[in-house]
Amino acid sequence: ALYPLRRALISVSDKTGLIDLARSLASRGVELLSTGGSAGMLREAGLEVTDVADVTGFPEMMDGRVKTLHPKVHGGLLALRDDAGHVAAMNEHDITPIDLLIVNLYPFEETVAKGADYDTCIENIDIGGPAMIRAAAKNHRFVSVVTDTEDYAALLEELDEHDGQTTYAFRQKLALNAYARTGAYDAAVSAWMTGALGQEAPRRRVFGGTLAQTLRYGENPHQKAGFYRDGSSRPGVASATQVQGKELSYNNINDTDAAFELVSEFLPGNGPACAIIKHANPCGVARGETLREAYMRAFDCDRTSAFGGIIALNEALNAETAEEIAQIFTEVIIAPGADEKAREILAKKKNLRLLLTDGLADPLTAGLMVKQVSGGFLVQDKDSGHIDMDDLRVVTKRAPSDKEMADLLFAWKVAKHVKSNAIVYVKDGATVGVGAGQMSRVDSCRIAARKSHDMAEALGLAEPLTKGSVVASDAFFPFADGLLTAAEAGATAVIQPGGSMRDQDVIDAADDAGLAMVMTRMRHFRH
Ligand code: 93A
Repeated sequence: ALYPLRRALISVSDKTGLIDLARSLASRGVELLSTGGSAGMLREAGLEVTDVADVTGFPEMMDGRVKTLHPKVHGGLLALRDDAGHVAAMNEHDITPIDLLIVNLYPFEETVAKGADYDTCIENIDIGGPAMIRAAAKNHRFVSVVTDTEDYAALLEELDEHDGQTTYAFRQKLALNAYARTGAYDAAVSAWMTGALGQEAPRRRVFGGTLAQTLRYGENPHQKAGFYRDGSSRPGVASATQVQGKELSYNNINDTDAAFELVSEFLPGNGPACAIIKHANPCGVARGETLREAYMRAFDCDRTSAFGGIIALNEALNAETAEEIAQIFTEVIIAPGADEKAREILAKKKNLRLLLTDGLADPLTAGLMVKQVSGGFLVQDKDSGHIDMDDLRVVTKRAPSDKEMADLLFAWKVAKHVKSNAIVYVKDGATVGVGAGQMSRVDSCRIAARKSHDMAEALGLAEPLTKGSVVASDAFFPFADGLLTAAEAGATAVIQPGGSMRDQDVIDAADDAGLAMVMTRMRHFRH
């Protein structure tokens, strides 16, 4: 049923678009009620407003903690207009119906994101707002509730279309959004407190987010999908600005995230770096004297897989690198900036998506990872584990040379971002073979070596690229076979966590083959 709007209550923290909306409502003869700050702003704009305090007969008190929590407000929102008992109660207690609620909440999420102290975060928990939103949403048979400034236009359109009234279907849609809003709000409060108190496994856990983009489909065309932001300001795919190209797909977003998180391991102060991702795994990662060189060296690890890949850079894209990248088909480039010339070059590639971030993502910051399983989900800390030189233990007769050590640390960083079982061969600051996602470690060793061999052949090199490389393994070698495969491929040094029952066999095999090996005592499984 259509339902006319006679009275609206406006109480908003984000005052964007407020005046225009209120003017439109007033011009349609809607009476406006409002709370302190919102009422002040409306009055200043010359609109006629009734203070909620005049309706309740109570002033706003306790620093605004109690403004709208009153039966005159909640009765007006909740009363069933077609129920004789409810109508009698309204008459008896002098309650007037409120037909439209415009509320957006205290900016709790933004306050947390700014790194505010505990008490400030607490003060930014809105109580009256969510109470009204939930009340209005429950009574959507009669009441319209708007919780996002972005929905103002849709509300006015609806009123235009239906002669100042809203349809039931419209109010239902508003109501479901409203409950998602209060749900996400409390989720944010609970997640913040869980973190602030260092609680590891709270008995209940909720997550919330806001739709950033409806996706054409999910991993496959028959799967529906959407992309939601959780409000974090971490540089990355969710907060990046897309400056050109088609809409990102589900797989693009997943791969772009993997690419950017990986390249962020390489601080720009230590020189340019590039990571190329395919199907969530790196198919080439390299440093270079220049950004262009870093890209080309990453590309040379596995040119076949790099086709249609996702490229992440640790510094602003420049023209010569853009020129090089434009030679082949690339889905996405993500970088902390791009100069004018580079953007001009890429602009010719209409489909290529270019995403610009505000700096790199700090790999050490804490975060949560959630993975769904049938009937529930798993939650764990983000893998922000890292090692320093002091954490490494040389276990072989021969210690790695300085050059080997630099490559070992590079390989270890990359291995953390490769799906297990992960094996990464590196030479001179560039991956030369990546073995990912195999069920046995020795297979990852073999696949990486074979791909490297094929690549050398394609490049017309006399020797396989793994000759004189180092190798990283994300978890211990359960047997010596994987290590021997790496030695056969020409690796001279190994980095791995250690901790296997047969560590000694593996160390003996390394010594026999003349390899240097270090153990990290930290594992980087990734699935
Ligand atoms: O502190 S509150 O939880 N107590 C309330 O009773 C209350 N009623 C509305 N905060 C309350 N609000 C919030 O005030 C609204 O959700 C809105 O975010 C804000 C608007 O305040 P003002 O109009 O004074 O700027």
